[in-house]
Amino acid sequence: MKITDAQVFVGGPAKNYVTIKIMTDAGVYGLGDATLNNRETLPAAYLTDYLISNLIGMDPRQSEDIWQFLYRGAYFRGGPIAMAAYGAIDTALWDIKAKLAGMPLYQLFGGKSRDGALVYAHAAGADLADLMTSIARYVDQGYKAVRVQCGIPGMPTASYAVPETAGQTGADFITDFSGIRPKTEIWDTDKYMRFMPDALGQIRDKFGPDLKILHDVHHRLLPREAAAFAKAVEPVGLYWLEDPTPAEDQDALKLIRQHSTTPIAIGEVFNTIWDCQKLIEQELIDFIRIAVTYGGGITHVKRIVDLAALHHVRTGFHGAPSHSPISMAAQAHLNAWAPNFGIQEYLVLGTPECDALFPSKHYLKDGLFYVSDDPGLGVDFDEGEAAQYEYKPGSHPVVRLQDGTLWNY
Ligand code: GCO
Ligand code: MG
Repeated sequence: MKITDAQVFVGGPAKNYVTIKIMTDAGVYGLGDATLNNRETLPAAYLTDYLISNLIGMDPRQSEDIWQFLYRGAYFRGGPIAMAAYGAIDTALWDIKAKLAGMPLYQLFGGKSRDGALVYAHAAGADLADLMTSIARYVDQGYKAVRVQCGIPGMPTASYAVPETAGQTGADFITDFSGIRPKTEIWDTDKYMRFMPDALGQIRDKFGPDLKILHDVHHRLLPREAAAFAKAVEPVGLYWLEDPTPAEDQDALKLIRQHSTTPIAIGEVFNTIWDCQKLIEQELIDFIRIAVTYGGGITHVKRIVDLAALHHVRTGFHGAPSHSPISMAAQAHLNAWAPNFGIQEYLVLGTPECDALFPSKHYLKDGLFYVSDDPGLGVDFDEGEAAQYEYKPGSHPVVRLQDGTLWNY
């Protein structure tokens, strides 16, 4: 059996999804997602300019050897662009394998460990009252876990994932497609530190003990500040505190651990098991956030899940709306299987346009995600629909302190 061809599509409704379709001489095809938010053309070019011509003629069933060929075979390894390209190929090969077996993908991992997988939604408010309304909306829809992001009084601009004015949806839902030059957000750590712990306490008081509350610091704090924050929010009983510091300095996490028992989630910008290894083995985190999309696909991420299981670290895969339903499906199959599953970030992409482009039977009900029993990933890709979309240049904002110092987005 051989790979005969592969094609890459860039575009989608409100996003630039990068989709690969790998064809075989057995008439079965596989789908993969190489979307790297705001850098989408780069993994697409890696696939079309370098990788696809190597794939042709390979046996698609040898997904392990092909993964090793892609990763070890490249002298300059790793990084989000390459890992997104490898991840898309790997996901497509698992899709083919499961279709050949006539089974949903989770069966190939060892079957289901649960029916519905817990997900969390994104609530955001321009101020605390607005955030409370946003949380209540999700609770009313049956969500059991909600990430909460709030506008900070006196902050010169709205910050990460927070709308400018009350009544809007969270800012990170909407990619800025006004061009590749970023907007600037202004950040003030002192204002955040004074306001946010108490706001989280008020959310807990209002919604009671059962709601799982998550909060994303988005890499904004210094290690000492993060330790103080994690300690201050201990009475809130957060489900997790995400990215308290940038993870380049992984020893910084020790300070947070020494001062608090607040669960820590990190890894949405990681690309390899080696990025995760120290945090997992030293048990400095509670949830690993890597994604199938830019974590090298199913082969590599499954290895990380197994390593994490040895150290009481549970999964909390990245699921921002930048991932297409293809990698979200790959994660849904891993979530159905993983003995150390924790939670899945999930933002309903389910616009009619998105459903038309990526038809599937996966569904969300009462805050749980149910995986399709169709063979393979259980997601298709409608090329006729895809023809109407083209690449739109966009950018993440950059962050500066009030004196102009560049900070972490
Ligand atoms: C999250 C993330 C995202 C990122 C986005 C960047 O927790 O979902 O922090 O919101 O900002 O994925 O492209
Ligand atoms: Mg995050």
